[in-house]
Amino acid sequence: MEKKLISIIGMPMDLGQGRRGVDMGPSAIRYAAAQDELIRLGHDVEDLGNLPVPSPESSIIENQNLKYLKEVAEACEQLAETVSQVVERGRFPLVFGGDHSIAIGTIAGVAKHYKNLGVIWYDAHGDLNTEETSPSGNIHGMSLAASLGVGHPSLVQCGGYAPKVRPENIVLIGTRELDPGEKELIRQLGIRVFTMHEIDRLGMARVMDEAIHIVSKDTDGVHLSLDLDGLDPKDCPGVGTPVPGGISYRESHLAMEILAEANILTSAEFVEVNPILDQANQTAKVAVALMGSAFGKKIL
Ligand code: B3U
Ligand code: MN
Ligand code: MN
Repeated sequence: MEKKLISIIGMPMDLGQGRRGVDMGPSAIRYAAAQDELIRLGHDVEDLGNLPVPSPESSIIENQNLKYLKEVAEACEQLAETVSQVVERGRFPLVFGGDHSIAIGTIAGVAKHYKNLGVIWYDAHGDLNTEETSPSGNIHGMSLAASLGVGHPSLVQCGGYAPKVRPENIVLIGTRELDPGEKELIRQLGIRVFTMHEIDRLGMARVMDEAIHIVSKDTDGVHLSLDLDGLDPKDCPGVGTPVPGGISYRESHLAMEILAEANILTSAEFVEVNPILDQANQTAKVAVALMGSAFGKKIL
């Protein structure tokens, strides 16, 4: 892989879901030596540090169906601005979460610079809820819907424009838990979903080939949004909402290696690492190992 100019942005967000600790995700991923790994692979890497995110203690829940809406929306606006500046400087935005609500900001910052952005949503969940369909009111379960222009205006309009992405340019990979409203939206918009069933049936290599075909067809950029709960909880125990029967460590490496070979990524985020729920920072270490493969690390 050619040398990439990478800018790390930490987003210590835990207001998009109900469990404390995911705000320490960026620290956990840094502690697992993400920057060193990327430099070792020959890339130019700067770390822009963390953006400020309010804590739950200093915030109030005004709407149980959209918890911490104002705080999440404001933080995502800031992230969108920072990410956009990184792209303007010709660099690759690499965002460390934080819960998955931050994708609203990352994608808002990136999509501005592309006519058609492809998105790979690697996750146990669809994150396709709205305030009407969400069982929890947690915004981390709404971020892909918001990026598609579906949901509350404060989320949908992040960055001052909508939608960010088109349904035909998106793939979900590793899906195994969907709420009724999410299934409905997937059918309505015709989004391509590679559930665990497809991964088991076709194998990860074929799934990635098909996924890459979809996200790179008529697009001029591709964003990887990788939720560590897409992996099996045995490999990644440090996540807020583990779902059994997930993608394995090996399959995930293969997925990242195939992505690196295709050389299509223009931005990425690694989210939902919660060191409090983890064992010896294992989940952050997996995140960094996968980053390595995505940025060109090879066995031989
Ligand atoms: N779909 C559920 C659960 C969930 C979504 N994302 C995660 N969990 N990590 C919801 O609350 O929207
Ligand atoms: Mn998610
Ligand atoms: Mn998830």
